[in-house]
Amino acid sequence: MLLNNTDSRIAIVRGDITKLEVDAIINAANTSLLGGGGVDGAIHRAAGRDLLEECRQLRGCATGEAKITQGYKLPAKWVIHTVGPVWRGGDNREDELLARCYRSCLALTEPNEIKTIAFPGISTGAYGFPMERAASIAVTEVRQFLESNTSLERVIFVAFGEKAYNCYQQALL
Ligand code: AR6
Repeated sequence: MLLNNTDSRIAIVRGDITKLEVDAIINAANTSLLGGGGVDGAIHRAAGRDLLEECRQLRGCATGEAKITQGYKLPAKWVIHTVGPVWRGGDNREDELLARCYRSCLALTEPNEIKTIAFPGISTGAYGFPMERAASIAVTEVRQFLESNTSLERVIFVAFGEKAYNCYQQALL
């Protein structure tokens, strides 16, 4: 299948990312990759202890980069762990680093034959990145990637709440 129409491959879904039956879900992790709260905690709980074991072998991850593991007990085959920037007012390369997270995750799709992927709002919880601004960066990066990529069939933005849903909708206008 040859895909080119970018926005028809993007969807917004409300709810819990750990329940999604996609090839890969993205984890908003920290540099240790050893688990935490928020979506990271939910993913580790749902995947089971084997995920933590594999994460230990990875020896961490730098902000803006991404590493892939299996999904274990999750419906998703893969978990792509990325580390978003901590929001420190907006003048500390936060936008650039968040954009890099999306690019790093997307770059792992083709080599791993990932056709469907779901993103949480990286950095928009504990790390404090404003949701509206983050949604706009997420949409820009995904659109740009899909324009030149023909293997990724579906990208889902997972909105954990009404506000996030509205922000993605606005960003996709
Ligand atoms: N499904 C989808 N989205 C979720 C879920 C879920 N189950 N749970 C939370 N969210 P956060 P960060 C949303 O704090 O800001 C962790 O402790 C949430 O509403 O999980 O990147 C890590 O270990 C928010 O919009 O990640 C790091 O230390 C978004 O996911 C730190 O938090 C991200 O919120 C990373 O902070």
